[in-house]
Amino acid sequence: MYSILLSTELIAQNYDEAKVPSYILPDVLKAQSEKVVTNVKDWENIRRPEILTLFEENVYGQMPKTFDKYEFKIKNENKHSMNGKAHLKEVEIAVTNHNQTVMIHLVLFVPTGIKKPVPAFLLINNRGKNNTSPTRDTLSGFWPAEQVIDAGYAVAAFHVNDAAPDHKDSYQNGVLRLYPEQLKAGNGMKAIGAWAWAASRIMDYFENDKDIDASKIVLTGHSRGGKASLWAAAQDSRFAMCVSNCSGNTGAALSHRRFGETIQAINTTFPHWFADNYKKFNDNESALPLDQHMLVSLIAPRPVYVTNASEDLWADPVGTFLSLKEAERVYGLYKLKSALPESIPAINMPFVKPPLAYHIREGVHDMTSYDWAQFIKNADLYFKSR
Ligand code: GTR
Repeated sequence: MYSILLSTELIAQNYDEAKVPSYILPDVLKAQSEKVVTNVKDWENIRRPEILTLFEENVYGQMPKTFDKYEFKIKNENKHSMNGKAHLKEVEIAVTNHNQTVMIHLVLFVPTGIKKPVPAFLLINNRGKNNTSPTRDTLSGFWPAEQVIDAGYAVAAFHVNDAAPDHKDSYQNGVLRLYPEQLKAGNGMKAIGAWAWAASRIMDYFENDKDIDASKIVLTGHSRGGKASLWAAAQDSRFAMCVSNCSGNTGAALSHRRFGETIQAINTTFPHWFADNYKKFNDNESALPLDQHMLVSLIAPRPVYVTNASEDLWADPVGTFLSLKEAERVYGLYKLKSALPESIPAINMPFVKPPLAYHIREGVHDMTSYDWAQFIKNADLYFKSR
């Protein structure tokens, strides 16, 4: 990560709140016809589809929905994993299109002794595979599987490289082999779109696993994975809840603020993440017909949990919180009242209450067992109230 930061240091960046330019956010409720949406019906039929298209065209690219073949098999299992607390399943998911197959490996632990299907947390893993060890020879706060199992949830993860290697020269060697036309289109999907696509293929699997309650899946991602978790949950309403941890620029943070990482910085360092059309907004945020509060809004009325870390100004904590606050307007259409305070809460003071939850943890850019403890609390509150 530090070498990445070094390369982006070449691009001027602002960490001073006083230097945030004045900006006008696109109105999440104002349709292209200029009509302001005031009810769920108009939101779902008019404004929401418009916003989804704006994100596809300008940011994340298209999300192909069809494929020729879908198969899965349990490659390995252990019914007495974690000293008997969990049933491990390693699942190989193969999706074929145009005679090309992509293979996504799922690591899944289900609490043992369950009497009915359980809710699950699914992580889009953008860090080392050792964070999601099926043998538990390595334990990691990034994916504290034991903690999640103890709370009564199944816990699952797949690695982003299975869907699209996280590198500018090789991201094509995954899902994009199935959809080569995407590579030529200005609004074609790239790596982040491919990771989100893969999350939906895991959801397809959950719908076929009788141990899992597929109506209660919490999609979780950190940083670049948190950008993908938002986009996947916006696209695929089967995800019941979304966690976007330290997702920053083109995740939950507002781009118009140009605080910390900018669109130019992200597109320069990671040219393989977003659609080519997004590069039109390099150093040109004011031309954006959208901002990230509209991405969060696409997930309404389902709960979203967003976080920051106090030492991670690159991800713009204030701009992230403001984005969540703006999304309250759409949750309001569903008569869902958010408990968020007016301005960014103090460090280590989590606002855990669906539909919009937030905390800023003391420390660096990371996802830790402290963060997971809050996500679990939020899921408990939401699922137990239904
Ligand atoms: C950074 C990048 C961020 C974030 C982060 C990560 O270097 O600039 O947008 O995605 O990497 O994924 O850890």
